[in-house]
Amino acid sequence: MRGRVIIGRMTIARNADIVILTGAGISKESGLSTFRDADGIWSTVRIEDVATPEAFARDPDRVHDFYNERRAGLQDPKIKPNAAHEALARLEAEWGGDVLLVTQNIDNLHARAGSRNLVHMHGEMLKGRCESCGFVCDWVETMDRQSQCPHCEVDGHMRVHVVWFGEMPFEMDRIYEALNKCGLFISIGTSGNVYPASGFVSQVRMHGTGRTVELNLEPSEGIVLFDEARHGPATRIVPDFVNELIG
Ligand code: BJW
Repeated sequence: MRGRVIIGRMTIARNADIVILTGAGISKESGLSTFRDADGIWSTVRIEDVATPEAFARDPDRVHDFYNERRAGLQDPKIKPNAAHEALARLEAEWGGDVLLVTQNIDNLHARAGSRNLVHMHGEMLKGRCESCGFVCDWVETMDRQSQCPHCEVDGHMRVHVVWFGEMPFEMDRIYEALNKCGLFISIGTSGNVYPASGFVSQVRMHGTGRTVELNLEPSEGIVLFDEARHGPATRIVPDFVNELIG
C-alpha cells in the first residue's frame, strides 16, 4: 500500500489529482465574516440590496460602500492567512498529483498563504472591472461612481470584480474538467447553499470516480453526499486532514 493512503473508509492513490473547494468558513478564524451564520454578512444586509446586478444598477453608491468597507477591512494588517490556508498551500507543494484549489472567497488569503493553482470562482475583492471595456485590474482603493478605468479612461463604469447572484462564476470549464477526473474532492468551510459550487460534490459522484470529503464546522446541507467528514474549526481539522494525506 506504499502508493496509497487510507483515510477512514477511503483509499486514495498518492498521485491522485485533488480538487478542493473552499468557502467563507476557512477565513472565519482570520477575522473575516461568513455569510449565513447567525453573525454573518447576510444577517446585516439583504442580498437584493448589495449582491445582484440589479442592486448595482439601482443604487451603485450603496453597493460601492458595501465593498469599500470590506476591501478596507481585508487590508487591515491584522487579517492574515491562518493554519488552514497554510496547510492547503503545503498540500499543493508536497502532494504527488495535481491540486486545484477552487475558492468561493473573494479575499486573497489563499494566495498569501502560498497556493498557486487557484481559481477565484466568485472573483476577487481587490480587483476592479470596467463595464465599458471589460478591463480587469488590481484595485485596493475606494471605488465610486466617478472612478475611471485605467485602460479605456472612461469614467463611472468601474465595478468590483466579483460574481453576484444571477451572474456566471469564472472558469467553470476548467473546474468541471478537474472535478470529472479528480481522485479526491475536499469541500471546506462552505454551507453548500449556493449553486453551482453546491453541485460540485454531485458532479464528482455522478461523472467522476473521486472520493468526497467534507471539512466544516458543522454538517452542511449536502452532508449525505460525502464519503467522509470531519467537523470542527478549520484551523484544527484542515491541518490534521492534510497531515493524514501527506504525513
Ligand atoms: C466554518 C467555520 C470555521 C463557519 N471553520 N467552517 C433561484 C433564484 C435565483 C437564483 C437562483 C435560484 N436558485 C439557484 C439560483 C442560482 C444562484 C443560487 O445558488 N442561489 C441560491 C441562494 C438559491 N447562484 C447564482 O446566481 C450563481 N450563478 C449562477 O448560478 O450562474 C448560472 C450558472 C452557473 C454555472 C453553470 C450554469 C449556470 C452566482 C452565485 C454568486 C454568489 N455570490 C456571493 C457573493 C460574492 C461576492 C461577495 O463576497 O460579496 O458569494 S453570495 C456568498 O455565498 C458568496 C459566497 O462565496 C457564497 C457561498 O457562501 P459560503 O462560502 O458557503 O458561506 P456560508 O456563510 O454560507 O457558509 C459558511 C460555512 O462555514 C458554514 O457551513 C459554517 O458552518 C462554516 N464555518 N466557521 C470551519 N471556523
